[in-house]
Amino acid sequence: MSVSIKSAFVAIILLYQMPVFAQNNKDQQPIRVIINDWTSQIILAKVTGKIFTSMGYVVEYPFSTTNQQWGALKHGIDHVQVEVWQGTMSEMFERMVASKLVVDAGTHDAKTREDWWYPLYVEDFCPGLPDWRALKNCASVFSTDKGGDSGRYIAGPWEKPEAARIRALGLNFKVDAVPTAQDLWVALENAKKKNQPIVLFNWTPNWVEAVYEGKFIEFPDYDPQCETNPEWGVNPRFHQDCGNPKNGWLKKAAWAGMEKKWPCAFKTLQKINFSSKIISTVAAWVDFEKMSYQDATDRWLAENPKIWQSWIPQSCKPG
Ligand code: TMO
Repeated sequence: MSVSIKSAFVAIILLYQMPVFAQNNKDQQPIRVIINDWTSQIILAKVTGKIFTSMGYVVEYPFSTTNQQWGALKHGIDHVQVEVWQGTMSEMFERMVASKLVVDAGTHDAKTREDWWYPLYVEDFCPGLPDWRALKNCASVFSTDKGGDSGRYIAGPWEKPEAARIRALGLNFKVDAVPTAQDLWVALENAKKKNQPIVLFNWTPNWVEAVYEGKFIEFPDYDPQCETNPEWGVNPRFHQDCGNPKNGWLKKAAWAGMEKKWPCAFKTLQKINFSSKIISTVAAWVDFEKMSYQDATDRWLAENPKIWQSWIPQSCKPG
């Protein structure tokens, strides 16, 4: 049987096996699980929602950018975000948790890194990579206007103080922030086809590492002081003279009222645990194999019932 037929088959069987115990949730107000704008998050948010549904909860999936999500979580408009990445979200997350209106619902096993990245062939154009200092001498190879000397760094739609870092490290680069993750992958594909130098935002775990050989730029090692103390680091006058964390955390965030309102959903959320393999696998299904988000969600649930059912505490199961 082909993989997709097989997974459809397993999905049908699973539908019949799904424990539905709606009595757990007398109040049928929907739990709102936020959908952000990168593939693994979209699928794993839906996976989380389907787990809640199997427990009898009603679930909605509001879209939010990573910036807008905090206000919605704080006010209980939305309730859950399943992939909070340290490199792009730690500052806001920590501020929210300190406010006591958003809670830390636990850390996944996956270790994360988000930073400037290039496909391996770029080293032929810029000797000395992945050391960031190599970029000082070869910014112009990343230029997009002929004869221009400043390089193009392609960023995604997740706000990072990239311009501050470029300034603090004395690099001659301009940030070109594209509106969607898909635009990053199109730019990568095009550059690769034409053997053109490119440096862009990427992260791990992701599908990219399974398909393209490449490396992150090695900026000066991250240190929290890099964001708070200008004197720290290679540039004594500026913040942001460092890279993002290399063994970053990945967390779940929840509205602080969730534990009381939906205790079993909250306990389940605390146990939900994504590995690097789960994240890169589901991302590859969509971004590389071109499966739909919904099919990828159903496939993961169908193939991994032992894993996700183990996340539902015994005391929250019927009988
Ligand atoms: C939050 N992200 C994984 C896109 O860097």
